[in-house]
Amino acid sequence: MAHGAAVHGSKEEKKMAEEDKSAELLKEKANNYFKEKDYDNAIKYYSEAVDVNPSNAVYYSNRSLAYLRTECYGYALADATKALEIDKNYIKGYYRRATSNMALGKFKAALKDYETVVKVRPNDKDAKMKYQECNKIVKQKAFERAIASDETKKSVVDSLDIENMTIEDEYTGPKLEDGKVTSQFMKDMVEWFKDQKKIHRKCAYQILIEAKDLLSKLPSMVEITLKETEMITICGDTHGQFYDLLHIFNLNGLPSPTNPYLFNGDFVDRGSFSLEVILTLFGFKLLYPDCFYLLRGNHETDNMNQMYGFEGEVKAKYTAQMFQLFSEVFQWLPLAQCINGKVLVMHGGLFSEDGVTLEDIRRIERNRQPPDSGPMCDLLWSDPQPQNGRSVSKRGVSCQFGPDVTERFLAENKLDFIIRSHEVKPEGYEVTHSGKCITVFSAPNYCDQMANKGAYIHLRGSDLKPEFHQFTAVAHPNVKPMAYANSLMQMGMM
Ligand SMILES: [Mn+2]
Repeated sequence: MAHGAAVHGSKEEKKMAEEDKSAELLKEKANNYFKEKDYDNAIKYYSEAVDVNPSNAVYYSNRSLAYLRTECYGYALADATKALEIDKNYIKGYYRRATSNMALGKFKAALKDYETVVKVRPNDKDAKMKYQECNKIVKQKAFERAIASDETKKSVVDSLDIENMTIEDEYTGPKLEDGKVTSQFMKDMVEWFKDQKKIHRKCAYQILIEAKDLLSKLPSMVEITLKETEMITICGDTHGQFYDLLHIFNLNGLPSPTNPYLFNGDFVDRGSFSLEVILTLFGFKLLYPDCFYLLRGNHETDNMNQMYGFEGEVKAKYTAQMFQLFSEVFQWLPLAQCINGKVLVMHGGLFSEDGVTLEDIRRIERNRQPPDSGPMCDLLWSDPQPQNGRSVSKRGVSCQFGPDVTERFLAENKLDFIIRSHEVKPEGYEVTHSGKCITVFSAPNYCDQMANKGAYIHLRGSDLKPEFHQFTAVAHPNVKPMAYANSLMQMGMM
């Protein structure tokens, strides 16, 4: 009888066992792709495993980590949450969810999950350490908010006595001339940086103070006109990859009045030469204010800099006070640039709602950390999607917008197309929305692991037709990406 019952029940059981097995095989396949850092394929096969067996927390948790690696923090958060719904004792799920929330700047939510882990595993030293680290950030944020609301925030500039800052005789590096950036200074500074040397803190402060002064006078949407014979080079994310930035200048020429550039945000974080990148870019902005342009990215913000390395890098190479000044300068970076009234450039993309006009962009008060929603947030954070309409962002911030959204925005504002950055692309660029939405990304082999090409765009005044140029990564000194990132971020990504 017992035998018969087993046979009777086995059809269902057998089917389930087979499904379990095939889901496990898909997971193995995904794990292998993950090990090879092919996260897109890893996500694909974890998703197939989830389709076959939707009740295994591990599949969601693993996919969550793959989403974390591809910066899809919204999806990562959703998967971690799902894993915990299935198994609330699944410790990894709490870590994944905490990391996703950290990446999104939601430190209090992250703290709650670390707290849970510590409760369940009171003897786990690693969990305790992460809890304490996260708690430190939450307290620091609360403190910062408290001072921020205390009258108007004072500028670091007011507490610096630049005139009386002395440059010691031992320093043999480049110096500004009468407080001004010259082309000789730029050449010398680039060479100095190439040798992994630091410029004197006085020089760094001088650049920052001048940059703040210059950027604060610009509108939130910069408007330029290229003459028939003129051309501009547009670059996407550089993310602290200083040696790749120099490679762009080698290939395409140094910035000059006859060789204008626009760098479309995300200059810092991840790459461990962010200071070198940003001081070089600010230096050129000061040298050629009318033909060298910079726009803000979502990484020119305090939350991102705290997690992804720039704050740590400035503190390691200089001081916390200097980071504060960087933060002030970043807040003055313009948010968009319109070329010949026809091409609009921004870091992220278009808006969560229809009807936003160029006049609305001009009127944005940008001197602040970006809010969680609204036009300023969208310009820095949104992404295009292939299907019409809008959907929830894979990143967990702003939205994704479809070709119809782009079409309507362009028509209402009499524009031809948009150029944006913000997403790594295998070819360094991507043309979508029937040619009306172009992505350009200039950090090749992003984070030393994505194997992507970098690209830049030439745009001529005569026809405004984008011409793409691709390049591959060059070697850099042995300092790994994320070397200065917050320890929670580094470990969370393991
Ligand atoms: Mn970005």
